[in-house]
Amino acid sequence: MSLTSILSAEAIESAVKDCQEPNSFCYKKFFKLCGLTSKSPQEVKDVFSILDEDNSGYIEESELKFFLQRFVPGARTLTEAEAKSFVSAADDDNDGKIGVEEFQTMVQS
Ligand SMILES: [Ca+2]
Ligand SMILES: [Ca+2]
Repeated sequence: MSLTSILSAEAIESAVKDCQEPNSFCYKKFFKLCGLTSKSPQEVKDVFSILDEDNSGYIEESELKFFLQRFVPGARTLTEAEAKSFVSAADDDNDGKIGVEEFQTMVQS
């Protein structure tokens, strides 16, 4: 399974392009631009599994650093501040990482 089997390549490209500048990443805008907000819960779950590269069941801050590169290989890494605020935006149970339910809530609310 790859991200482009769920999201359109054009949508992914415009989402990544929109946050090319360091510290311009906004997860809400990104999820909307890449089309994820209008996907089914199962598709959002599939995207979560792709982003959870080590299959730990969570997206950790270390994985979020490479979040954009999972969409476009040549994209920049997220800055530490961006990765941190990304995690804390989703992290309802404060364990420092994003679980699948937290991810779904984040994307679809
Ligand atoms: Ca993980
Ligand atoms: Ca959490």
